[in-house]
Amino acid sequence: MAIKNLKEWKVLEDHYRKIKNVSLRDLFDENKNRIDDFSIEASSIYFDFSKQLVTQETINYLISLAKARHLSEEINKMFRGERINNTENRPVLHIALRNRSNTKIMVDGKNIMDDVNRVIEQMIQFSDKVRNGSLAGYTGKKFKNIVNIGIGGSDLGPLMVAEALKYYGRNDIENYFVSNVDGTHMAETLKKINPEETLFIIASKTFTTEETMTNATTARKWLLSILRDEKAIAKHFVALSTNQQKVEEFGIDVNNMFEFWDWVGGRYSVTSAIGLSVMIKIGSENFIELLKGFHEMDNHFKNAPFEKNIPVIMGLLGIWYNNFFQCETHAILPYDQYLHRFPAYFQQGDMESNGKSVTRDGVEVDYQTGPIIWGEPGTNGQHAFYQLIHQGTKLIPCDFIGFFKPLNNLGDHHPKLMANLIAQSQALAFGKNKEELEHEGVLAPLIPFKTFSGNRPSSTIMALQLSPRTLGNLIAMYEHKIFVQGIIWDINSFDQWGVELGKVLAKKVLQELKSTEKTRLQHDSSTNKLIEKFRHYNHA
Ligand code: G6Q
Repeated sequence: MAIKNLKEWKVLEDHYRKIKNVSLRDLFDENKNRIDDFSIEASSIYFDFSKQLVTQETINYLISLAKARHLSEEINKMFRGERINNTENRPVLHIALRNRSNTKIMVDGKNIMDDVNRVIEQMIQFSDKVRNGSLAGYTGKKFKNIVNIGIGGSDLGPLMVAEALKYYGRNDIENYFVSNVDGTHMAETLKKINPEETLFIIASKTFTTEETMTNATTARKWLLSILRDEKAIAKHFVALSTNQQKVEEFGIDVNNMFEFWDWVGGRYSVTSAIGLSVMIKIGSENFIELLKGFHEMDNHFKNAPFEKNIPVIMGLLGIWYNNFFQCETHAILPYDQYLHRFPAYFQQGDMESNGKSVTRDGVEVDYQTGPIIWGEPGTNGQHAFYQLIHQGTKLIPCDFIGFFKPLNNLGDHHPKLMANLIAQSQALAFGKNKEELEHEGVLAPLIPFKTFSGNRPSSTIMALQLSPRTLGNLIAMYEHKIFVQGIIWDINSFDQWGVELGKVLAKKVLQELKSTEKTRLQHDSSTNKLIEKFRHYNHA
């Protein structure tokens, strides 16, 4: 049934009208135990959603909506390996990549855990050898530089995790990530590295992505121009892909290929072979800990009742703001420098998954779907864009993410960092009113400017300390939040036709940019002029 015709939806619409002006001050005053009623602990995560604009009724109504959308059944379908990615006719099984319980998961009559375990073992063997130096470059030198060449899902995941877990990595191994087809990205990377000590990891599910193939070809030419022997390629290049034929065509030995499968979506692939660069940096034991962290959260998502299920509650809160308060965006604000790419990672994870406007049956939706995701680490963001979150005209739900204990215990840096996190969520929720300002002695003309409305919602997501396991918990938590929302909106969160479009669009224009023949251009006048100007400056 269309979502807006569901009685559970209408109940929420009525409820919204009644409580849209609710005050968080009142909610906290009325219920002294609010924090106990609106917080969940699971795995290593403490999830405080007491500062959200919700009552117990709101949560109950949202859960009824989830039930009306058969969320439990849909979760089970994913875990069972049903082909829930209907437009590509594929199962969605990133959960299998970290299924440390090793329970059977059958696809087409085959237990895919055999393949998963085989590739993890291959990765462990390989990364151990790189780390202990028994696998070295063409001239016998140890690998110091691990350059991952990929883009989108084949870049953002390993990049984010390598940054997040740098503390656990070896200092004599440096990760580099080259993604942009802008030659600057490759050129600036090559300036820093010695080819004899460099391992290139070509990460591409399809092995046809133009940016990645262009960067890989440039890297190969560069290496050959210095080492001057084709045999060096086999020593310095490995591939992470589902496409054996294309890997061979590129000239990489299949023994140097780490496989994954079409049931792993790019943006959900960091726990597949796509994580190889991370494993080399942090070691296989830490990588397995990361997988365990994912698996713990997968189990929590699958088994916990909705009212105690963190990804379910996160997803439903997002529906509440997106579809009832009509919020357009959602900010992810990690108070941890190691997590500086976490918002960017879930910008892709969420926006590519839920940036859809037709249902799974292809009918155009008449409601809002995926939010705009954005964010930067605190406290830096406080000195930049928080002004708008505090006093702007837009309502922006925020996630504050932090850790009780630091990894780098320098003086009083950590209490200062955490004091800011806690104070920000407090200020957003409770604001500052006229009476308080008067009491502080603020002069009357300044009172409108110094007033903070409050009632600006946030969740606070805390763990003891950033570790491979807590990171796994955190990533899986957001992945499943995205799943929940996709089910409520009845959209396919696992295809990406918009990305495919980008992959073909530029092809025709590229031919025209390169062409030295003065053929008549057939586009609109703006496009024609841009192409002509490019030709003028480049083919003069
Ligand atoms: C992710 C998307 C997209 C993809 C890249 C790279 O879910 O599909 O970001 O990961 O376009 O694709 P390849 O891995 O095939 O090069």
